[in-house]
Amino acid sequence: RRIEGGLSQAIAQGELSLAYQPIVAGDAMEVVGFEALLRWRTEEFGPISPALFIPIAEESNLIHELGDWVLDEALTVLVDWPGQYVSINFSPRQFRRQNFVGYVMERVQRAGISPNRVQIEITETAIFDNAERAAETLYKLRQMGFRIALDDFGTGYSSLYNIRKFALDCLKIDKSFIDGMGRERESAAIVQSIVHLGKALGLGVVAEGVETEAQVQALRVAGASHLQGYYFSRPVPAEEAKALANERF
Ligand code: G
Ligand code: G
Ligand code: MN
Ligand code: NA
Repeated sequence: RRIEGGLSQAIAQGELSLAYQPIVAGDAMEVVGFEALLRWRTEEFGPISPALFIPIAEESNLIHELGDWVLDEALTVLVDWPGQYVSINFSPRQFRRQNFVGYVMERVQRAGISPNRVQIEITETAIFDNAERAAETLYKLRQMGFRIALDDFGTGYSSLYNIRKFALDCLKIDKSFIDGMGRERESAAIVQSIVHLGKALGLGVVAEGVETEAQVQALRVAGASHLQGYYFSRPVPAEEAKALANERF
């Protein structure tokens, strides 16, 4: 309850910020976009993890206020990053709101950003409970030019049904599989299979949580289309992120 109370004032008090983590193309090894990750810092408690407060916001309408702020902030920053795209996380409740498509389109138009520079990240939880409606929403978003990424792929309600049924652009392989790559045959085999599957279905595959040179090499050999993780950069403030746009690794 303390968190909920604090969160409802966080925007007005200027306690929110976005950190941006570069996404690197696997072939050219060049930064092509950024994932926006919400940060909340209070005087009293210091930084509070979104893993903690997003689920709380998700229980109330606060998630919409936070989400509005995130979307507008990320779009404003993107105006200054020519050629790059931004990948934004949407929680299940945001994704299921009335007229989600119209809402996102309106914000993007207002910011003067082309929808193909905006990637919408959702998890399978967001599409699980009402597949028909989710399929329609994703179809419309994609028709308008937005990119769609299925986040944390391989965990939760992952099902092959989902990737057949839904209009997607890429799968983000959960970092637990990347962590395991050097250690266990299973993880490496799963990563390879997801990349193959992605290729066969015309989907990009983003490897998350890339931390080591060995993982970079293995993922490039496997054919991952994009790489993201501390190896390249932690999520950093906008000014720092801007210097990484188009950087080659
Ligand atoms: O970067 P970090 O490890 O702190 O993120 C923790 C979790 O919070 C991740 O699952 C991430 O997807 C989620 N998250 C980060 N920023 C946002 C946001 O702006 N909106 C939503 N819905 N989730 C976010
Ligand atoms: O759920 P989602 O994939 O949106 O969340 C991504 C989370 O992973 C963020 O909290 C981000 O800070 C974190 N992250 C990004 N790169 C790395 C990495 O290389 N290692 C670890 N441990 N975490 C990472
Ligand atoms: Mn994400
Ligand atoms: Na993820």
